[in-house]
Amino acid sequence: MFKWKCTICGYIYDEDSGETATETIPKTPFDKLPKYWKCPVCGAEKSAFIKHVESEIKAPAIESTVSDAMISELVKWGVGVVFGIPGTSSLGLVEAIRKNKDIKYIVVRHEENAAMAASAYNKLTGKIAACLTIAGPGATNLATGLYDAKEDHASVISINGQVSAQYTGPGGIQEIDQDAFFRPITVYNNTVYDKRLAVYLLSKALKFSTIKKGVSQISVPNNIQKETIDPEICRRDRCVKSLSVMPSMERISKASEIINESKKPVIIAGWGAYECADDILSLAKKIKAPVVITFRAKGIIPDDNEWLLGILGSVGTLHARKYVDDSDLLIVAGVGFSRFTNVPTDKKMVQIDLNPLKLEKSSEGISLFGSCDLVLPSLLEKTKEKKNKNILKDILLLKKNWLEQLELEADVNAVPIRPPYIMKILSEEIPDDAVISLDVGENQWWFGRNFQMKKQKFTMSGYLGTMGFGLPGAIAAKIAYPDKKVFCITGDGGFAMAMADFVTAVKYNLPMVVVILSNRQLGMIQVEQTIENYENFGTDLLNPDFSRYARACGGEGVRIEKGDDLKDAIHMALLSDKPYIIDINTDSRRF
Ligand SMILES: Cc1ncc(C[n+]2csc(CCOP(=O)(O)OP(=O)(O)O)c2C)c(N)n1
Ligand SMILES: [Mg+2]
Repeated sequence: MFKWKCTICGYIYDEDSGETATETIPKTPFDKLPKYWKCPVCGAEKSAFIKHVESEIKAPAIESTVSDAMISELVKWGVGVVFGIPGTSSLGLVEAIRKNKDIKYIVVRHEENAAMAASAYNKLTGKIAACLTIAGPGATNLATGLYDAKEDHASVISINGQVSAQYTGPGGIQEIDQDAFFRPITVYNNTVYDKRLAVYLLSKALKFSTIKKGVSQISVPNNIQKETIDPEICRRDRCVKSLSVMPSMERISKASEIINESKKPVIIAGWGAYECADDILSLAKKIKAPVVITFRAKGIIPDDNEWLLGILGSVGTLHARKYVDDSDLLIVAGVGFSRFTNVPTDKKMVQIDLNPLKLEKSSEGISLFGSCDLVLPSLLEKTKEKKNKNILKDILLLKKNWLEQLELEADVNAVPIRPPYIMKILSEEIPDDAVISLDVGENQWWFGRNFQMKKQKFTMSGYLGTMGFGLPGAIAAKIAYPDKKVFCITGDGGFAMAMADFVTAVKYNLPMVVVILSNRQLGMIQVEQTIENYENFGTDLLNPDFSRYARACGGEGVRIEKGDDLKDAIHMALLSDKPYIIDINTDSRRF
């Protein structure tokens, strides 16, 4: 019996063992293979094969399992942390993580938090993030967190165990059709049934997640995880280094002409322009255009910047809306057009987006298919300077009035403590370079409207609006930025959804400040019931004492009843080297 090597991809056909992928039984000589037989790895014809003499077969350079090869491939792509929970069907993969010194496994208490943390990790850092769980319930528990990543275009890879391949078929314990389950969530989705393709499929998944900015999923059956392989002979896919796109200079010139002709332009910056604050401000100064931002882009430019009007949309300012309505041109950079932002589409627009599906929101003006970091500087170069002596004075006055209004709302003596006061104190006390993870609900509404952002980084669940995002987001933030102060701002409902993982923050020594706006209500729903003239029903919450819960977990916590005590509590929490809960007695009333 001989071995035959594919000269295209290096695959070796062993006459002794045959080839399951092509249903070739053991002991089939190469020349007895049918004419149409092709290399199962690269599809090369039989003629591409040469006889492989025994002495040429080198022993694998390193004795490596499929899991080892996959995890080291993950590391090569820059993944240094994986969130998840181990189990029977992922033992091989987990062992490979244990052995690899360049990757950490953060074991959480609920898989949803693993996926949510991975989503937040990518949203904060831009780096591809990973989670790893078991077949069946571990995989299904990921769904909401992965959906969050899908909706916010976060690059996340989910690697999951699967039951041993030979048991495949309905009815196996913890066996579900993971390919089918993940299909609606993923941009790439596959199961490794051939060990030689494991690294290849993984690299493809990583490539798809990176380029399509979404979730990819790879299931690895238990038995395949343990098989040995020489990683050197594994095929792998590669990914382009930059995804920046530049439209033609002709279109840039046309856009510049439109800008030059406008009398009252306004710039709207969204998440897609997050890294382009300097370019946006330079353009604003040159063409005398005030800047408004979407909620997701809060913090792109500090709130006290002279050109920034504030957020446009339901948590935004009246003057941001007024400037937009009165404008004769909107320069819209990387904006998702959610109904909460409500960008008018009947205005002339110069619209920039890297996703062509988002373009052509207005029938007037021009769409530029490109990346904000390339398009904005070239627009800046081509546009002419405009004059408007009063604009900064006008903006200053409007903002002064707005800040006075926020100050009036922030009553230190109110009992229970009111959210505007909480946001005022948080604005003053959260350090400039902190990272903030926000939950969903009234706590989020007040943060969007009243919190004055400096240079902090911030993340939230944008399009899925997922309660329970705050805490896993903060865990991801502290892992990504260990030297920064991390804050989680959350409601009593949202925190309770994720609270099992407060102990994870304690376990991994991730000091953070968790600020809970305890209003004993699913506050936002109560507000919505009022607005829509429904009776209030089903929104009241019975809470544990969250500060005692923090201590029971090995962290620290304090319950705050009086406005005056809040500042000191934040100071104490910032000094602590443990995860710290500040449980604030507040209410769900808006005004
Ligand atoms: C997973 C999930 N379930 C339900 C909702 C619907 N929802 C939106 S806000 C909200 C109330 C949030 O309550 P809480 O966390 O206490 O925050 P609050 O509004 O009181 O500040 C609910 C139930 C949601 N967005 N996400
Ligand atoms: Mg609440």
